[in-house]
Amino acid sequence: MLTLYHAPRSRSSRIITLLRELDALDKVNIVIVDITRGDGSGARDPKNPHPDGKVPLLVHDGVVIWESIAIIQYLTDLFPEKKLAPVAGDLKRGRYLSWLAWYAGVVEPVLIVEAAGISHPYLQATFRGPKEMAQQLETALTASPYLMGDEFSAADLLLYSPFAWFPEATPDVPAVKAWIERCAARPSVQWAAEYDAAQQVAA
Ligand SMILES: N[C@@H](CCC(=O)N[C@@H](CS)C(=O)NCC(=O)O)C(=O)O
Repeated sequence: MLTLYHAPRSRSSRIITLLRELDALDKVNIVIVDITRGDGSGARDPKNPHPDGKVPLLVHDGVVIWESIAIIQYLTDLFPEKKLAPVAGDLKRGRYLSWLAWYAGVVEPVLIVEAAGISHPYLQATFRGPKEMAQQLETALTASPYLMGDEFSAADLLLYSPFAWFPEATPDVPAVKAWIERCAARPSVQWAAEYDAAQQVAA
């Protein structure tokens, strides 16, 4: 039994999009929860078992899986048929895992630090900055339409998402902008937006 704790229009919307891409929505029980939002609205929901009251959270037969990267990896392993991630043993998996880890370990910190207007040599030494992040994306997306080559993968779904939420953070690089548009045009993205809008009306 799989349960996803989801708050509309949040980081867990990526997991709704992923489940749609994996054609696995009917295999997951989705529980809509409240969260504390950046604008101060909302509140921690007592029915959400996430250790910090956050989303996304996936529970599989009582085992709690938190952090978007872990959930994405877990679900693409569980539903490999749609080929949204290279399976273990495929040489391409190393590159794929690197994109996921780079997102959590570098991209989110770089974007948050930049948005907060903070600068410190330790931050630059540890994460580098927006210039290096943009360079990395440009190199990959000039060589191929998606991060893993010719095919869309869960790495694209994850890595394009902050630029969809915060267009002002988008690197001014044509290949990166075209990739964001390609990812945003996927039917799963539109479907997840409509799903979230319906949940908010119902709430
Ligand atoms: N690194 C976590 C971040 C999760 C996160 O911050 N989620 C936000 C929603 S976008 C949240 O639940 N915020 C509620 C809170 O901070 O209490 C992940 O990617 O899973």
